[in-house]
Amino acid sequence: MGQDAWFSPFRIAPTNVEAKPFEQSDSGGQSHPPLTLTADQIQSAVNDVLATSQFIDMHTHLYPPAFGKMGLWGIDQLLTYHYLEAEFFRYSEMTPEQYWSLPKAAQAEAIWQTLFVENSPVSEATRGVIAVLSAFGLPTGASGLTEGRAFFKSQTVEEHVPKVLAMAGVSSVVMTNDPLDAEEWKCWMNGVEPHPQFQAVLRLDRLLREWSQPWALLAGQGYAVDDQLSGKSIAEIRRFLSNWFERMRPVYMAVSLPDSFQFPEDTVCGKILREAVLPSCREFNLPLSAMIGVRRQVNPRLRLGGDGAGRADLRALENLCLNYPDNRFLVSVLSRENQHELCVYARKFNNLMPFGCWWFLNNPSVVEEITRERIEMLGTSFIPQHSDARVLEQVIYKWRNTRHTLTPILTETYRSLARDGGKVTRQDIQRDVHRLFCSNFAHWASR
Ligand code: FIX
Ligand code: ZN
Repeated sequence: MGQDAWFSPFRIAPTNVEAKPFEQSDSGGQSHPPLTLTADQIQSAVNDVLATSQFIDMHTHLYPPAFGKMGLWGIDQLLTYHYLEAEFFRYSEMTPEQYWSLPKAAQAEAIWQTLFVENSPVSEATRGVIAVLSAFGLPTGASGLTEGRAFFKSQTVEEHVPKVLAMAGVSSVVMTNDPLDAEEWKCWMNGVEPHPQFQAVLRLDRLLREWSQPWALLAGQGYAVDDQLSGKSIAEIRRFLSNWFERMRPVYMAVSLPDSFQFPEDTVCGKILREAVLPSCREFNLPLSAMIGVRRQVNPRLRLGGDGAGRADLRALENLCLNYPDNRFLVSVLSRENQHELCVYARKFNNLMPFGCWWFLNNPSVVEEITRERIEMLGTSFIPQHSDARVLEQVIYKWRNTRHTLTPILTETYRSLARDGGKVTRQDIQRDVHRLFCSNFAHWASR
C-alpha cells in the first residue's frame, strides 16, 4: 500500500459546516455571511461542535485486530491498567509480588473489589472504568464482574474495534510500534495487513536508550553494528531505520526521554540521535516525537506503574529546534513545571509542535490549566490532547473527558474574543476544533 492510501484516514471530511437551527436564515436562496454568535449561542455551538467532530488520536498504545493478543480490550484489561494498579497498592495490603503471582482474572477481581466496591471510584482512572461500563449499559455498582465479562466475551474484536472508535468520536488512532519487541517484530515480519484506522509509529526507545542490549539483536539480523558504535554502525542503524520505514510506513518516529535528557551530548544516545535518527527523519520527511520527563522505574516493584516524572532542562529542546531547522519535533513534557517553557519555545521555533497532556497530567484540573495557557500563548497552533490509551475502550472515557474539559475553555475563549469586539461564527469554531484535533497533526505528519 502506498503512502497516500496509508494516510487517507487523515483526510477526513473538512469541517462540517451545515447550519444549525439557530443559524438558519430565511434568505430565500440569497447567500448571507455566516451568522455572528451571541455569548449565549457560543456555548451551545462549542458543545455541539466538540460533540460532533471526529478527532485523530495521535498517540496510543492500541493495535488493530491483526496484531492478535497485543491489542488489549475488555473488562479484565481495563481493570489491570497500570494507572489502576498503582492506585490499588495505595489501598490494599497485598504486596506487588503477591499481586503479580495472580492470574490476570484474579488481579482484575482484586482491583474491582478494592477500588470499586470497598472505595469510591473518584480518581480519574477509576471514573474512566465506570464511564466505559456505563457507555455499554453495564452495571457500575455490581459486586463482581460476571455481567461485564459476559458482555465483552460476546463481542468479536473485528466489530468491536470500529464500534468503540465511533463511540469515542475518533476517526483514527496512532499506534506505538517497537521493531525491537519480539512479539511486534513477528507481526510485522508476517506481513500484517494495515488497518485503515490505525497508523504506525516507529518507536525508538530501545534503540536510543538501551543500545547495550539491542545492538546484538541488530547484529543477529545482519546489520554490521557493535556496542561502541564504531565502523559502519551508524550507517547500518540508518539502514535499519530505512527498512522499518518501508515496512511500517510510520507517521512519525518517537522516543520517550528522561528528565535528565541533554542535547547535544557525547553519549551513545546523543550520537544515534544526531547521526542516525535526525538525518533519517529528514530523509523520510517524518517528524520526531520527543516525550520528555519520564523517570523510568522509580519503584520497579510496580512494573509499568512504577515510572515517575521529573522536570527537564528544556535547553536540550532549544538546541534541537535551533540546530535542526529542517527537522520537525512533536513534543510533550511530563512535568507540570515545564509546560510554560514549552509554550515559549513553540513561539520561538515553528518546527516545534506541543502536543497532549501526557500521563500524570491527564487530569481535568491540569488539562484545563495547560490548555488555557497554550491557547493564550499559541492560539490554535498546537495539539491539545492524545489519549495514550493502552486498552481499547479507554478511548471512550478519555476523549469524553477531553471534550468535557475543553467545552468551558473554548466557550470562554470565544466569549472573550466577542467581548473584545471580534465576530465568532459556528464555522470559526468548527475550523478551529478541526485544526486542534485533526489537521495540526495531519499536516505536521504528512507535510
Ligand atoms: O512512553 C509512553 O509512551 C508512555 O505513555 C507509557 O510508557 C506510559 O506507561 C503510559 O501508558 C502513559 O500513559
Ligand atoms: Zn504512551
